[in-house]
Amino acid sequence: MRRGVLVVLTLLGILSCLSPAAGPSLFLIHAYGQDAKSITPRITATEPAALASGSKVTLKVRGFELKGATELRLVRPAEAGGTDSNAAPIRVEIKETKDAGQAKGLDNKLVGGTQLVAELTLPDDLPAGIYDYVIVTPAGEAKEKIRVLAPDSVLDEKESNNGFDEAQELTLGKYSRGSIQSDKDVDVFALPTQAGQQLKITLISGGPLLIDAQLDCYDSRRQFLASCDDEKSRDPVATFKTLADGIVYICVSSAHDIGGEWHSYLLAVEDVK
Ligand SMILES: [Ca+2]
Ligand SMILES: [Ca+2]
Repeated sequence: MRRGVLVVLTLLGILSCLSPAAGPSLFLIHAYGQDAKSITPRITATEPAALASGSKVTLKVRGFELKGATELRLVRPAEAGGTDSNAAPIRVEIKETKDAGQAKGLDNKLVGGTQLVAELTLPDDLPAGIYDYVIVTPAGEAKEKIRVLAPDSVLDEKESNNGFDEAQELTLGKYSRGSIQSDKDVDVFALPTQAGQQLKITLISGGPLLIDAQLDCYDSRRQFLASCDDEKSRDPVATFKTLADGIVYICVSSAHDIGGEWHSYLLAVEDVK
């Protein structure tokens, strides 16, 4: 009998934890967690997805609490003359900070509702690599990394490139910088290859929270070779071995057919054998 009461009381205890009364408090903890996160400046996407040295570029950055930002600093690494006072400066001018529009199909609470536009002048001698950058805002600093490429290693995507017949030529070891700028946009690249090459095709998006990119690869007969949606993150990596000489078509798209602002990417093709 006493054991039965104990069982009943235990069950009541479990049920009370699962009751609606417990629900709102759990929900509030979650909501406060989101709010606490959102007041810290944070970067969620850039356009373009990478920079090239020796050029003047307009960089758009999206994230949390970027409105009112006063400074963007791209940090020259020590091995790239970071401590050398004679090294050419990386000039940055913030042009605008404002509320960002609604991200397509996403909640701004997840991807940030602010943005900034800056103009960067990158010296010719700035070595390729992954650079840290800092955005200084009234609410604190936001830090992220961005890739800087040698100008001769990058090819900007050119529309229209939406099908095999309009594919844009890309060569091994080079990058293509582009964007899925509208819904259902597909960017097709034609890569000349030889039989037996071990290809690794990597897509690095400007903001994996905003674009869920997909890679699909076909041979010169337009037969399917490989595809990838997500790898370690939502950015895809496709690896496969070529069986014959000829063109490999690389198709970049959104896994959800959503394009627009903040859907920038950098595509890298390597022979990893
Ligand atoms: Ca495009
Ligand atoms: Ca296209």
